[in-house]
Amino acid sequence: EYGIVRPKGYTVSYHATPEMEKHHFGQTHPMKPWRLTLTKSLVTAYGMPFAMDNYLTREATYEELNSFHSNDYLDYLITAAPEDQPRDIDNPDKEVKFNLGGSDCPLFHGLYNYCSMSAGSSLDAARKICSNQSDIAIAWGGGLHHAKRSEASGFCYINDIVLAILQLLRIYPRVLYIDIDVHHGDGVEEAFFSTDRVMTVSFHKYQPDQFFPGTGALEDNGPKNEHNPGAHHAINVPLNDGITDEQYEALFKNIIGPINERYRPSAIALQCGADSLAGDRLGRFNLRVQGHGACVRYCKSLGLPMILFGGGGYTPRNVARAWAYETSIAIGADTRIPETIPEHTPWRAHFIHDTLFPSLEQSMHEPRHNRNSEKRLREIVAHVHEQLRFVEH
Ligand code: V1S
Ligand code: CA
Ligand code: ZN
Repeated sequence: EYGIVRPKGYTVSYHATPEMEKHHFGQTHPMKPWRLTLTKSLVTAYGMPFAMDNYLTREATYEELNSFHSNDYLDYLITAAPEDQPRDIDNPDKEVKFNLGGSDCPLFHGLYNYCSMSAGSSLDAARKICSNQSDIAIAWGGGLHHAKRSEASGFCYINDIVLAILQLLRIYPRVLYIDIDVHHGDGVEEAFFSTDRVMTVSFHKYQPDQFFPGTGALEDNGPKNEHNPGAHHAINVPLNDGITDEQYEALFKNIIGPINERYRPSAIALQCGADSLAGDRLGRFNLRVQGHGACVRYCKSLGLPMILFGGGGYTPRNVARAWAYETSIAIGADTRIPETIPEHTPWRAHFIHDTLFPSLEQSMHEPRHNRNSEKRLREIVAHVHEQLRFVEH
């Protein structure tokens, strides 16, 4: 169907489980694990599973989660029940432990199972990359970049990305982490703050006190102490509302190209948060599916082993579009799949418009004003290039 065939001498693996998608954060919560079902339905309708190795994800073990997270935190996460939810009115004295149980990181039924499956998919992806059984491994259920060693944050409980990168570091000398979620990848940045074996690069909306999490200024480039090997190995690309495909793509290539040449990573971990798309419930950018996907295509063109993680994305129909399109880029079928969403796609009506590439007008009633000047974007690129002069090669 659609001439989708296995790429020759090239393996893409897809790591997922329908179990993960059954969990609910709560009625009003923006994070909808069901978006993974919608993504898989589109990937399948286009016939893409024929071109990949498809793995059913297992739960990560306690020991695996323990390679980054503390025992105290994991023990509480295992036992905390929805009844432990601190309630302001009923339970005024109840403390919020490890930032669990608030409105961002609620304690819901099956939470530990959800977390360990998300981490399991990212760990399986990393292991396929380490054993050379995959060239690109896809874990759309991962990408939960805000979780800290002993703290949940911003809908993230277990930092599957950190766990996966720790696996990659067993084999690969240097890992380049790239984060195109609209939010700052603070948890991953912090975890690898004092090593030069991981360089982290996050593109995000930056407006302290106005936009979560408020960190990731241009000048924050790792430890200020020059004797710390991690100095200059955190790159932040702070952006304003309304950035367009053209600007974002140029920025991405002008930043990732020189980083690749200077740092010479041996593997790439790419967080593909889809909340940077136009019309996202929480995001503020004007990216289209093509612009978001262009970042994945560019990373693929560098020819390094790569993991694609999910992340944010709060308008499920657009999340499914972006991740299905990016799956097609991974298998090299992006030029072959038709733009019209296949007739037999389950939940086809959810997509509202039948195209894989909605226009800005189809994504948003009123396209967002672009507050990114060319001058500011040039300054950002210049600052990053300046940082790279301090990176040894
Ligand atoms: N922006 C935003 C936002 N919206 C919510 C929210 C809304 C309704 C709910 F029922 C529950 C939560 N929380 C936030 C942000 C967290 C964003 C996390 C993004 C995660 C990711 O995409 O990067 C990766 C998966 N939280 C806040 O802004 C914090 C508050 C400061 C304000 C909102 N209230 C609900 C909590 C405290
Ligand atoms: Ca980001
Ligand atoms: Zn996000």
